[in-house]
Amino acid sequence: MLTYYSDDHHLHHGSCELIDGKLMPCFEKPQRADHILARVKDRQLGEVRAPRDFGRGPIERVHSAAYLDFFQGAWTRWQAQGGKGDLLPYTWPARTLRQQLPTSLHGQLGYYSFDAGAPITAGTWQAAYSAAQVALSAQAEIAAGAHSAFALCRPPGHHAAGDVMGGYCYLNNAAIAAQAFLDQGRARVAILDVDYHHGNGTQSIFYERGDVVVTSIHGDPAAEFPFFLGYADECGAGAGEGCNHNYPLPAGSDWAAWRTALEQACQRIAESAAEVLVVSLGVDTFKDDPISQFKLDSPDYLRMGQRIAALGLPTLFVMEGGYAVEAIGVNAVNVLEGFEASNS
Ligand code: SP5
Ligand code: ZN
Repeated sequence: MLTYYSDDHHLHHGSCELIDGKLMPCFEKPQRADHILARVKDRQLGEVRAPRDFGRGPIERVHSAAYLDFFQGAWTRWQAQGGKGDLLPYTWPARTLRQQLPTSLHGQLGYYSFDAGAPITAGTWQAAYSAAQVALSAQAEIAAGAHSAFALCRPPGHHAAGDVMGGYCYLNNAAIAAQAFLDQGRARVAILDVDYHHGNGTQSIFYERGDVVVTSIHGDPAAEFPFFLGYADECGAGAGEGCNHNYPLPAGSDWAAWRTALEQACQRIAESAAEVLVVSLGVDTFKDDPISQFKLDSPDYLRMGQRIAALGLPTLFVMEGGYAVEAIGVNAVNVLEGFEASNS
């Protein structure tokens, strides 16, 4: 399996996030992708390639131009006003407030985000832009006939909606790739989101669409981030009615519980007539993940890859979360190796 990867992810390194009332070093850090890349090479998964540049066009199919302009220009504005440190929002247009774009930088930052978990640093735009190009390059590989490809994206993307950042995410790499498949003539795409957290951005982007079937297995949002989306009764709307499937699971869920949800999600995908699959590959379901509550162990990721392979669909793996840095390479690449073992 080919891997696409850009060193540009190093340009994004936020300093801290608020966890349990304390400012902690960001869990979403460059070493994550470095460990995955090292494991891809150790296991000789396949060639590692730099992305091509498809420009802003395919990103604008998912994100609004106004949001992208804001994101691309935010750091320069922050520097122009003498800003020190990361750019972080602190006020959001929650209920009782107007959904209206202010003129100030921090007002606009709050308007375009849903939490304080997506710091903008000097290189964040370039890192996120390159991660989207990584996803598009791996997508192009499959469009050209490959059965699978791995987009080693960082920063991750599945919490980012059309004009909202948050949860360590800025550009929705998986959604951008899924949209590219449709724009190149595929009629239906399935997304399987296995990250521990609900992919609220992906769900939101495709919620009223019948051409993308979105399935997500995650910590029950009643108890877990992102809290305000990801419940089992969210089934899609309008043309997308019946095309969104959430499988929330309780804290402490192990492989036995998780694989039951995977089986249900895979059955939905199999009956959806999707021609291609995009996997939002988060491995924060791991038992030792520092911010998560599931109990998957490293060999379980091999089984996960095997079950996904049994769908028989061309499959694009897009890296999302996973914060147990020492194990992240083994766990992520186990999914890919499990997939390949079933296809050889
Ligand atoms: C891509 C991705 O996985 N984003 C996840 C963002 C999660 N942000 C909120 C983390 C809150 C963690 N609270 C853990 C408490 C541990 N005592
Ligand atoms: Zn996650």
